[in-house]
Amino acid sequence: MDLETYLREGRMQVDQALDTFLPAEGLLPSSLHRAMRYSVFAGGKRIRPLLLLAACEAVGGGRDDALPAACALEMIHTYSLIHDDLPAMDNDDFRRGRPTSHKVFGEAIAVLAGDALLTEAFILLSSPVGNRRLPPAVGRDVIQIIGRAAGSLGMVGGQVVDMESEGQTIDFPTLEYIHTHKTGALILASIQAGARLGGADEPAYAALSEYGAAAGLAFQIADDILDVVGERESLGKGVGGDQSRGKATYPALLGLQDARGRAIELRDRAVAALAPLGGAAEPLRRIAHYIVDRSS
Ligand code: GRG
Repeated sequence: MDLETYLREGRMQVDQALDTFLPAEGLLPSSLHRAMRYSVFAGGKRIRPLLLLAACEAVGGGRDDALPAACALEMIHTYSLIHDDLPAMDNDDFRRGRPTSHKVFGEAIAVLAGDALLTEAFILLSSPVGNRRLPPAVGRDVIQIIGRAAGSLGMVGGQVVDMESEGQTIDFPTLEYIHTHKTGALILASIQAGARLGGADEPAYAALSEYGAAAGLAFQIADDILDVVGERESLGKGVGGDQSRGKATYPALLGLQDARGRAIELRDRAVAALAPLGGAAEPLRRIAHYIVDRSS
């Protein structure tokens, strides 16, 4: 398989579905719907929806049944980026190559666009239209998996510890807590939701969960490394922000070389976990490599 083609086609499919699922710009209140769409369609990599679709297909599931949940994940991810960029948090001016939501729409609309995207995600996850062919128990599990990963025991919790650790010397377990919660939790949930939607049995679910946990942490370490060595143009946002904010990162704690070594170790662990799934898991193997080697 050609990974670039796989990613491009997957992104197009996800974008088309997002366009269908998001309220139209013309619907009242139009300023809010414009802000929601502005950030969703600003050109993200769509890694979470793609992981969900790939996990679903790795266990024999169909893409159509998984697309609503894939889009819901991207909505939750986009809300987190909008809120993370706010003056009360990272106070960033650029994201995905464009001025951030609060710079364009003002702080109040940016907060509300994030709130509405989070809410829209759960409307979509629980919608009988999008999920008409799924047994209700599967739908309920997916809502639980994604809700827990996004909430105070997952992404939001990781964000809080990250904020509270700024400018402090933190130990390695705290750093791992931040990374596995702030970023890793939603990536693991993408894989677990995809596995559940695809009808994974227990061993396949466990193998995919191991993949998701390792790939999620590797993704964040790669993000830390890109903040040091990446290019502003390909990242679509400023670089060096972690260091100037006194954020705890892998390169800061381990040095660049060891941080890269840890990301590679996790990538290899993720790929090894897929052994029982055979050829159907090939896209997931290739995505694990992409996660560590990417430039944006
Ligand atoms: C505000 C509740 C709340 C949570 C914020 C995700 C997050 C938690 C903050 C984002 C800060 C950040 C840059 C984290 C590093 C990892 C990360 C999530 C990067 C952005 O995700 P990508 O690379 O972005 O998938 P695209 O734009 O490609 O979707």
